[in-house]
Amino acid sequence: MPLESRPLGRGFAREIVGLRLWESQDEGTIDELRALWAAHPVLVFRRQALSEDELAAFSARFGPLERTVRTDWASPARSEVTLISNLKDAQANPIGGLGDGELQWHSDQSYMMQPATGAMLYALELPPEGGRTYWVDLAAAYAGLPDRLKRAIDGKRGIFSYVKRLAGYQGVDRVISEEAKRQTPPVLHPLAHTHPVTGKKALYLDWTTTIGIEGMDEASGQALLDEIYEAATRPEFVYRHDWQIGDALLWDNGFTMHRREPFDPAARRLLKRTTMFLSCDRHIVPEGILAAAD
Ligand SMILES: O=C(O)CCC(=O)C(=O)O
Repeated sequence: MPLESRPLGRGFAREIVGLRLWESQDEGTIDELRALWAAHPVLVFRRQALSEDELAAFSARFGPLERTVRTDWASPARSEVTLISNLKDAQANPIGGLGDGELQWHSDQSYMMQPATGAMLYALELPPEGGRTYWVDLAAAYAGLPDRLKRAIDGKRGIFSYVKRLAGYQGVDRVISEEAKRQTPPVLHPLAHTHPVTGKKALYLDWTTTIGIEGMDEASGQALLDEIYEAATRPEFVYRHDWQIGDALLWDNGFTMHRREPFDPAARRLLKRTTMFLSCDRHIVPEGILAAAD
């Protein structure tokens, strides 16, 4: 029986109805999800009850799971599961990453040479207010760009740096190991890609890591990026997710960015995240190169 699904928000996000992700899914169901995912970069599954192993098992159907450079945010029980939380342990150390502050528009791991572009977030504890997450459809955003801006970024590569991302974090999230530093030199990625399934062009952006454009001086590169970000994040391209406990949300970082509202630091919030290396046969997967040293 075909999957039941319905549009959410303005339509680029879609809710998949009735799937129990803790059960093993047959290949036909996964194929249907892959087809839906190509057209709808955000898929939402409500009312889930998943162990870390079940979350990892479902995510891994779409590609090998990543262990991110943020080993300090990994679940002690399952290293491919990242804890996104403001909760602290008995020694007052954060149990995971990303705290309670605002997170600006970003695409996970854009600072890596070969980013794991698939991601899944599963909500276990939520604050009564705030902490909503927004996704922007960068294929629709590309289509909506004036021709002048399309021409301006044609063939151009952005410079993506984790150092910029870190500067926007709070507290200990800013601190990374020497090994993580070694793994995250600035990289270059094309600013536009073509989706291998839909044939649609899409922007590849991350406001929290882009520090310039290859071959352009700093001021003109920044000015062009500012214009692109403003045009790309217009409300008509955005889906706002109002989290419910038990939501599992699968998204494709290859043609979206997301951002999060801050929330009351005294409230509890816990989500678990996996990231997956998706295949370039079915997804936009930026192939980065090292940025030249200054
Ligand atoms: O906490 C959230 O809702 C979003 C987390 C996030 O931005 C991420 O996992 O990259």
